[in-house]
Amino acid sequence: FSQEKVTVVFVLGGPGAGKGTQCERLVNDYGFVHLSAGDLLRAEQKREGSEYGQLIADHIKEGKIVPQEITIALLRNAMKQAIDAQGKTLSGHDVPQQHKSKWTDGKGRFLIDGFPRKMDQAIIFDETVCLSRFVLFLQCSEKVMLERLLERGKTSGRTDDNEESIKKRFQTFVDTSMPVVEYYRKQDRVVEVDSEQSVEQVTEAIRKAMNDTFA
Ligand code: UP5
Ligand code: MG
Repeated sequence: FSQEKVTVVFVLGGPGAGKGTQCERLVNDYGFVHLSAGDLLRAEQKREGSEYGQLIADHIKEGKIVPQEITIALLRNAMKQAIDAQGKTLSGHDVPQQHKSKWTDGKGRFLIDGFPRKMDQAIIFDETVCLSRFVLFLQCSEKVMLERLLERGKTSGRTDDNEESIKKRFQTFVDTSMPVVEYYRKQDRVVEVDSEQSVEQVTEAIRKAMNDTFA
């Protein structure tokens, strides 16, 4: 995707930091299409005829990172679909509600949540899909994330919202995903927000960062 046609913001943070919650709140204000790598993987896992169903299920339960080519292909497809849908909007066709974004500057704006979380993903996406505009990093302690995930686990139905899987997700985050954040920090691309505050306060802090870039 050419840098003139799409703008990507990566939203990173530990398991339960609030990536999904915050992305949903930003979609309308800034005309983003929100793509959660985890949600795309869970959808692919359930898709009838998917050859990766079992592999994805096993990786998610163990808190391991699914091989990058699977996730990047899913993201690339979802981006392409949203861009095509936008073209159809302009020519008056009906498109799914979630793809009706307000891409006022003629660019596709994407919030990509929970990706990249391993160095190979970061480098390959940057080189073969596009460079992100910046990286929003939601900082949150494990104690708070654990409380949130256990609470959510009572109703979420997610196979990884149990204490055992959560511990593995935390370990993967520290060992594998934090190096990605550090990599972007060295490039001066990271905007960090404290996500232990209330949902509203976190959104407000993110808005401040967004407004500098997307007035
Ligand atoms: N909540 C949120 N914000 C709150 C706040 N400020 N105050 C109080 N409560 C707050 O939030 C989690 C819970 O906390 C919710 O109940 C919410 O109401 C509450 P949420 O917004 O869902 O947090 P999020 O950061 O999105 O947490 P999530 O569990 O989705 O994070 P993960 O990063 O663990 O999950 P993801 O879906 O991204 O990935 C799952 C798995 O997929 C990975 O472990 C991995 O196995 C696989 N994966 C890959 O292999 N490759 C990828 O590239 C991506 C994923
Ligand atoms: Mg999420």
